[in-house]
Amino acid sequence: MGKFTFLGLEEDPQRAKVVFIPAPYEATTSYKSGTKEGPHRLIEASRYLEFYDEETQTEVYRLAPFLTLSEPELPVEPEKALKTLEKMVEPVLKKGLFPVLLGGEHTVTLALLRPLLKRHPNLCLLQIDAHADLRNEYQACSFSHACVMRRALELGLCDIFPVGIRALSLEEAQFIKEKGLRVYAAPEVIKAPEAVAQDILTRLGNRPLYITIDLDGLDPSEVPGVGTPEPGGLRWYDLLQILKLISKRASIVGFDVVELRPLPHDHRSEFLAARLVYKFLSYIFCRYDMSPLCRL
Ligand SMILES: [Mn+2]
Repeated sequence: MGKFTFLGLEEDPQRAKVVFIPAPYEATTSYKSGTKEGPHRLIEASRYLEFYDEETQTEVYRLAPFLTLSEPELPVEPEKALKTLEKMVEPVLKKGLFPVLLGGEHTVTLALLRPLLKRHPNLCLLQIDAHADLRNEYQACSFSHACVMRRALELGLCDIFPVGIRALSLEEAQFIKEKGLRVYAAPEVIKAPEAVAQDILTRLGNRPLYITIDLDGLDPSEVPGVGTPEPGGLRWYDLLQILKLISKRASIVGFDVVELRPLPHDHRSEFLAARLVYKFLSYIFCRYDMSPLCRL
């Protein structure tokens, strides 16, 4: 048996440009549990993907070879778990490699965001999510998945672009108003994904960008396997359109895909998650001319 790698490829660490960091963390999940299995099942599903991407007409792993790190044992205490993950992230960033964090619950975003912010003080964040995740505290835990964007803002993030939001608390609504945050709610995004992407690019300017993709930002009909499925989400092509436009112009320094909760007898969620990761990497690393046949 070979190593457990993304796409099932044989990897050469010396040549790697993209590094997958599994973050099987689950401690503060509020509704349905199972996100701990997320990274493993995503990587497993990736082994059934086509290597060829029909839009970019490339096999991105040839241009940007992959390295899949082994799953760490993560302590339950959030701050300790984040420290463990940061220790995995640091050498990746030191070598100038492109990090892709695979969750696990949304809390893990901070493990990549914090070291990236040290290197890019003017870092901005694009958040694909059904939830604002701006609570100060949730179920007596300040590192809950429901608080992750609040913590991210406190780190000194330059700007945040929440996209696909359709569920938030009164406290969060007031916080958004107070801070004057621009939230791209799901109905607006579904109506005009392209306009939303353009608006974000204008606001971003030439600052570096980190992207966190909570899979519940998508519609539960596309991804039923998430902790908290909210109706009325983005469709597959809405999300691709946004990521494609952003990838063409922004300088992206890393991304994560989180909150995958694999279901028994239904594999579409992990397969979509794997496809999304591969697709997004194709957009980022292939400055391409799209085939007219495949143009979305
Ligand atoms: Mn969410």
